[in-house]
Amino acid sequence: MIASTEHTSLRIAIQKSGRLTDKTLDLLKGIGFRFDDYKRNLIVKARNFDVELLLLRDDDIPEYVQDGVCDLGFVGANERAEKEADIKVLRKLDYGICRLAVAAPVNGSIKTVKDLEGKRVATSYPVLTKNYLAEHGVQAKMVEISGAVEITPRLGVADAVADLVSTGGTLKANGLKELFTIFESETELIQTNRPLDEAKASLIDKLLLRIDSHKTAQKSRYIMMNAPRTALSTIQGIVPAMQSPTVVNLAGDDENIAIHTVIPYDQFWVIMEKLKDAGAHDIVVLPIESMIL
Ligand code: PRT
Ligand code: ZN
Repeated sequence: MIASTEHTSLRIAIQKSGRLTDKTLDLLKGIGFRFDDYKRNLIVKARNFDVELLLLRDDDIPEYVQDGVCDLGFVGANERAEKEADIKVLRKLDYGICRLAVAAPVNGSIKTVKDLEGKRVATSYPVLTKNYLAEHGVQAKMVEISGAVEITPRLGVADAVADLVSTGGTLKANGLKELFTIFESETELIQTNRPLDEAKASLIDKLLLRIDSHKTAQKSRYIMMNAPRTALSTIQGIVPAMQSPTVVNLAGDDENIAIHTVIPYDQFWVIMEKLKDAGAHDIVVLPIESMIL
């Protein structure tokens, strides 16, 4: 338990230096927060909001937020779940995506969860691993390791590992085969369950609105095209616009019109192909900074 400290600014914990740091800072900058002196201090104040960042090891973030030392935190769901922190998850943010998976030597005898009975499993996530195995009626010995878990079977320290995986390259390079997933993870924005004053609560509402708008904008593109006037209804059928597209007359050209609208990025190419088939031309696509619906 960490002693809670009084702080009047909204205090947000982020990873000091690691895989989540740049993406979290990009997100905060993307929603309009400006920071001075980043990386020289452990506490960094925002220039334009009553917000400060506390730079921590990711392992410590759930507890700092739970105990109210920080009001919010950006941290992997893996750390939040491992620490069993009493916090609320405000948003799931789709970066830092990975899975906690069990892996064992490629040509060894461990192939299924049941084969782990009585075996030694090296992991930095003993709580998640043990709970998962217990749910499957398996008891194994947890060998708690804080880094380089993947080399433990070769060193004879463990029979299998439960480690974070994203591409799977590290396991492969160490002669390990991924067997099954214990936990799927992504970065989360978490909030303390401690009561917050009105000013902080309203700042959090603003922050969430900005994050949601930023997320929607990142998943969308603004599209402008010219098309024959006669193709308008076909094009309207193709573009699942959030509202009616803007249709503009072209000077000195009665046959063609300009159409502006927003499309979901994940359907970008399919929509583009259909638009071209429908007769659209001079298509311009632009990223969107923010979108408040
Ligand atoms: O110093 P601090 O304690 O803050 O940092 P850390 O070293 O504990 O964590 P860091 O920076 O490595 O990771 C921070 C968070 O990023 C994790 O808690 C996860 O939420 C998330 N994340 C996403 C990952 C990975 N992907 C990941 N691939 N964390 C670690 N890895 C490691 C994994 O442990 C293994 O060593 O990458 C290797 C596997 O990667 P692949 O691509 O070879 O499968
Ligand atoms: Zn860590």
